Parts: sequence; structure tokens; C-alpha cells
Amino acid sequence: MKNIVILTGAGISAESGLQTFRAADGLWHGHKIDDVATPEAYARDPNLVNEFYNARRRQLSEVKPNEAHLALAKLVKNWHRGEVLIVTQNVDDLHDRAAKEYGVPGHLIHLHGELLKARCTKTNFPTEWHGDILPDTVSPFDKTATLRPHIVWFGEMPFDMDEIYKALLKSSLFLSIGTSGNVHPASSFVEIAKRSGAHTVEFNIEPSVGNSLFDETRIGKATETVPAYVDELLRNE
Ligand code: BV8
Repeated sequence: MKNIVILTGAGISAESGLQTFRAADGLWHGHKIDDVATPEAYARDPNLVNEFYNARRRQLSEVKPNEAHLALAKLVKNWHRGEVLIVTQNVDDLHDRAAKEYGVPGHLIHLHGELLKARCTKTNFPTEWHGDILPDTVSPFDKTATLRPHIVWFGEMPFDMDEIYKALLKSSLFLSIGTSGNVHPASSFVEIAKRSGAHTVEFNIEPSVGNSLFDETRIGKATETVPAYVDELLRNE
């Protein structure tokens, strides 16, 4: 059995036209992270935080999956020597759409939530949500409650951690694509995979903070390095 776990970050969506987080200016769509991606920011200024996510949700209709997203979906479809799990830090739906194109739903965890979902502030139930969220948008689960973005902010618990740890502990191959390795607990996944005996490979346009932890590095744009690597894997399957 050769199980594969793949961690992706904003870099895999960069060539689709979605901005990464830590561009040189350290700003994120013109905002400081503490002003738009923490529960305190949301309590302080729900309009600003909702608009930050509304703008990014609207942008999804203008972009599409790139060759890197599609290559991973092709791997999920054609890899028969074990399981493939994609764990993405991204909240866009580009992996989801690539999986749909290849007819392979599932095999994907959104560790930090999803732009196209909203969550009831009382019941915590999530629901598909493609429109804007306003501070007074009424929850479909409880008329006395409102909705918030279904996003994991800094200081909040990421989703599906047990499932992710289980997959890492039985992985033989760990790929990390387009992430700067700044954010915890995602940045620690490579160490867990290594401890389980997995071969670890980083794909980036430059070495990330945690690059020394990887057995192998493929420098280049994800739309070039990822399809090439997937073809290598499937040729030798
Ligand atoms: C938690 C919201 C407890 C969604 C995000 C001190 C030390 C260690 C940790 C902490 C600390 N103080 C606080 C913490 C914890 C904190 C944290 O890590 N802070 C950091 C900043 C120090 N983490 C948390 O609060 C997390 N929760 O820890 O709970 C816990 C602990 C253990 C186990 C369980 C629970 C919650 C973190 C989630 C925060 N939410 N986003 C949204 O609005 O989008 S994080 C945000 O950053 C995004 O999700 C993003 O995905 C993520 C990581 O960024 P990257 O994806 O790596 O993007 P970045 O721009 O940084 O890098 C892009 C990379 O792509 C670059 O390397 C670039 O070179 C490359 N690239 C660019 N173009 C290409 C490319 N590569 C290939 N091809 C290209 N074309």
C-alpha cells in the first residue's frame, strides 16, 4: 500500500489568479491579517471582515482550476496503490471543481474552511452559501441567529484534525504544494509524515520556511512541477 497525503496552500491557486497571503507587502488584499482573520476582528468590525470574505467569494466566479489542481484530481482518479487525501489550507473551491471534472468527489479536506459556506452563529451548523454575508443575515437554522463566514480564523480550531493525523500516520508519500510553512498546525504535518516513514516532497517557487524538513524539493511553478510529478507517479505505478 502506498498512501499519499497532499497539503496545499495559496501558491497552488496563484496561477488561477487568486492572491496569496504573504505577498511582499505583507498585506492581504490590502488588510493586516489581525484586522480581517481573527474572531476579535469579526467582533470589532463584522462589516469589514464580512466584506473581506464577500469580495473573495465573488472573485471565485472569475477564476478556474489550473493544471496543478487538475493534475491532483487526475492522481486521485488513477492512483490504485493506496489512498490519496488532499488537505488544503485554501478556502477557494478550485480543488473541488477539479475533482468534479475528474468525477472524484471526496478525498479533500478544507482545513481552514470554505468561502462558499456560511455558519450559524448559534448552532454552529454550516450551510452552502454563495452570496454575500452581512452582519444581519438571518441563519436558516435559527431565526434569532445570524451567519458568519465558515472560515477558521487565527486562534480557532482547524477542521478534521483527527482524520488528517490518521492519514499522516499511515502515509508513504507526503507532498506539500504552494505553502510558505508559516501557519500551524499545517506547518507541522511534514514532521508527522516523516515520523511515519513517508517520503516528503516540497513544491514551491522558492524554498519555504520548513524546506529543510523535506527529503526532496521541486522548485518551479505549480502548474509545471505538479503535473510532471503526477505523470512520473502514474508511469511508475
Ligand atoms: C490553531 C483563514 C490550535 C482562511 C487562515 C506561534 C507559533 C506557532 C503557532 C502560533 C503562534 N501563535 C499563534 C499560533 C497559531 C496560529 C499560527 O500558526 N499563527 C502563525 C501566523 C504564527 N494558528 C492558528 O491559530 C490555527 N489554529 O493553531 O488552533 C490548534 C493547535 C494544534 C492543533 C489543533 C488546533 C488556525 C490557523 C488558520 C488561520 N486561517 N486563513 C482565509 O481567510 O483564507 S491561514 C491562511 O494562511 C490561509 O489559510 C493560508 O492558506 C494559510 C497559509 O498561507 P499559505 O497558504 O502558505 O500562503 P502564503 O501566501 O503564506 O504562501 C504562499 C506560498 O506559495 C509561498 O511559499 C510562495 O512561494 C508559493 N507560491 C506562490 N506562487 C506559486 C507558489 N508555489 C508554487 N507555484 C506558484 N505559482
